[in-house]
Amino acid sequence: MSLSGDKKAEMYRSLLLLRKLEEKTVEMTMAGQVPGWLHSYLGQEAVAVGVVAHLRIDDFVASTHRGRGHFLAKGLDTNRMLAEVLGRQDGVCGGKGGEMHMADWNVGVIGSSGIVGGILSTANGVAFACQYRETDRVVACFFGDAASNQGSFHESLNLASVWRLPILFVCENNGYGEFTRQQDAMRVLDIATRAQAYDMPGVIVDGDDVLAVAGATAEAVGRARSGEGPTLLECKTHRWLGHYTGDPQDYRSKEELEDCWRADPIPRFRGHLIESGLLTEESAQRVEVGVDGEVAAAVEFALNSPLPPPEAALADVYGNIQ
Ligand SMILES: Cc1ncc(C[n+]2csc(CCOP(=O)(O)OP(=O)(O)O)c2C)c(N)n1
Ligand SMILES: [Mg+2]
Repeated sequence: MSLSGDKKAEMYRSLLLLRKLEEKTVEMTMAGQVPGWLHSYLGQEAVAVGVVAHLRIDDFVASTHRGRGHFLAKGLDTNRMLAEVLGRQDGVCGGKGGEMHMADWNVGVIGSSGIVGGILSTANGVAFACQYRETDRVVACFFGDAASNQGSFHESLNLASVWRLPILFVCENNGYGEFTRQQDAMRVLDIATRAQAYDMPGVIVDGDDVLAVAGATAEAVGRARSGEGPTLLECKTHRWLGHYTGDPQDYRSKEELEDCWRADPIPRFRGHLIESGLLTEESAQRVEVGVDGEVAAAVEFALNSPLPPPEAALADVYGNIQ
């Protein structure tokens, strides 16, 4: 499944949108405009955009505390996402989910879980529903390196393999679980090797190379759609900021952070597009202006949305079970 020039241009715009909206959201958090803190996705954008490139609108994504990039790439409305982060009434979950808990089934965003590793079993359930209803829809479930040490990771991979569920387990290995380096918490650093224990393909990919992520995803999606079951895709990537916005990262050296920035997926992809004639300096400029406009409109929309009224607290607590 190769990517057309138009699709690559769309991916470039999506990368820029994730980056610029995230930079703005971090800025607003530091200015005290966001209740609570924020788990920034800066630096990891190529994973979200590369995986979603091969998903259809009726496929699903599920994620974690660091999930806004996945949801935006899948098609969550920019305005309603930012309003949700700000806890406003027009947020995608009425302002009651905040930065960590968003869902919009209209665009295949199942939701996220702040319980590390918790989302894998939920995503398995949705994948089972896709299979049981005899659809060819698939689920991409994102999680971190530290989540792969949780029991739910192992239970979910086992069950998905036994039932050949249409799911991609996408591990974003950014080398950290909160403030702990991966090598201080695990002996085997290649998480993809764990796939062997569950008899499914385990693939390692450069998570800062959007085309490499997309290429590996195409294969995994093909297997899932045709009933061949799950894949574990490990994307090695870099977390630029702290675990959350209040974390000064004084446990990381200057050199390590410089390595992170050198791995920036956006200039790499831009270079590829320019070399292959799909982008010029002028068209790149036009994309930037368009994305800047979308971010500015989202800020205005979110700030103008009111806080939810007190009586909204009890709405949507229970489903309408007839
Ligand atoms: C079950 C559980 N244990 C601990 C925590 C606290 N916690 C929140 S995020 C996190 C680290 C997650 O690291 P990783 O899975 O690598 O994802 P990343 O933050 O790097 O994206 C921890 C330990 C939690 N939310 N849930
Ligand atoms: Mg991590």
